[in-house]
Amino acid sequence: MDSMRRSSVGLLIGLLLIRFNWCSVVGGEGAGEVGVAFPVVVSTWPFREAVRAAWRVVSASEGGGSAIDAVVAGCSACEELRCDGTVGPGGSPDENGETTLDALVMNGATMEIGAVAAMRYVKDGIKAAKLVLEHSEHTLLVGEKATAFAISMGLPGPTNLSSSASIEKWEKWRQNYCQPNFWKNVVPVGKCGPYHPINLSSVEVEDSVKNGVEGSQGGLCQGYYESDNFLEPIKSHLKIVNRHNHDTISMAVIDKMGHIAVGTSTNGATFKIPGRVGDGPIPGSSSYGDDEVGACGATGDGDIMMRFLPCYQVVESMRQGMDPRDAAKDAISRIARKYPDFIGAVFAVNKEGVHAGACHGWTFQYSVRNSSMQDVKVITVYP
Ligand code: SD4
Repeated sequence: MDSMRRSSVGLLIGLLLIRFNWCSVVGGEGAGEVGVAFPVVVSTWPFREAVRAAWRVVSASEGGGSAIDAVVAGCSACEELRCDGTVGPGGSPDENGETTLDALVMNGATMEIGAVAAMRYVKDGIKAAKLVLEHSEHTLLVGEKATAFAISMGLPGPTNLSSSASIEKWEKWRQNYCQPNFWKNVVPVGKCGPYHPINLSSVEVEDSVKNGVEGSQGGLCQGYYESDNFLEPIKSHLKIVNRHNHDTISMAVIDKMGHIAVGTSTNGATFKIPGRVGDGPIPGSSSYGDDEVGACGATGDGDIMMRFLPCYQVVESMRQGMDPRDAAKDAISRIARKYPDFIGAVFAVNKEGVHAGACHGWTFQYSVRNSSMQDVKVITVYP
């Protein structure tokens, strides 16, 4: 009887979670381990090779490599493998068909950070971020100036970051009238822009938009006019974020000394407006870590997530005494309350190596390796 009652309660909670688009916050196997022997590597998604690469560095005999070196090795592995086409070169073309990189690395002992944003023509995002950290007083370099810095410090380039796959994807998108895209409250002049702002204060805004669109595009966007909500393509932030066009590697490493480092590398969002910087290089958004507390890594719709600095939130919540599970859930729920349709996830790991994940709008997986494991474990956080 008791077990029936328990399972009905479980079912009810499950239905409520599904109803509210929530991932249940589980750490899965391995979550809740206390006093895990260091080192520890945690990464977003089932990026096993990246975690193994970090593990090789941080677990090496003779003391092991530093947390920073392990993070850079792990994220570099993903860049080389082009994990899911969303890390490193060859993925996520912008509106011009170009791939650019965002990356960050942070030393949780000193709180030093190096990052590059919208970096062109250099394929080694995380290494460029490390160069900023180690050889400048700055935190973040952007665009072609980041490129020039990285090349001047010895990274290979300039290199074309496009691939045949990214160009093919971009050509199909052009053929589809550049839909979907990230513009809102605009009128496209041609089938793929340029776009002009609409005056939102006008009470006749919908009519003017309709006329503008019809006038400027003729029959080109017929499919869109026929939809119930003809304004949708030009008025709202379209849902072009999903598991396969929008993944990031965010990684946390605790080395044998208990020092923490975090890093993130991504080629951002597919069909982004050129110049867009995502959450990847934003400290406290994509990742954050402090030796005194623990670390966090994030993935998802960076345009929204960076407004909340979810990883800063996770670490600060843990500092205040929350366990990783509650801290992760809290950071995600703060975003979900304002943006119920956003897609994203975080993992949290405290300085003892206890880890957990939370997500919203998609099923999330994160990977863990510590010295009690034979290999990488992938933990699924179910919706
Ligand atoms: C961004 N957060 O640029 C990154 C991309 C991503 O999973 O996929 N995150 O918005």
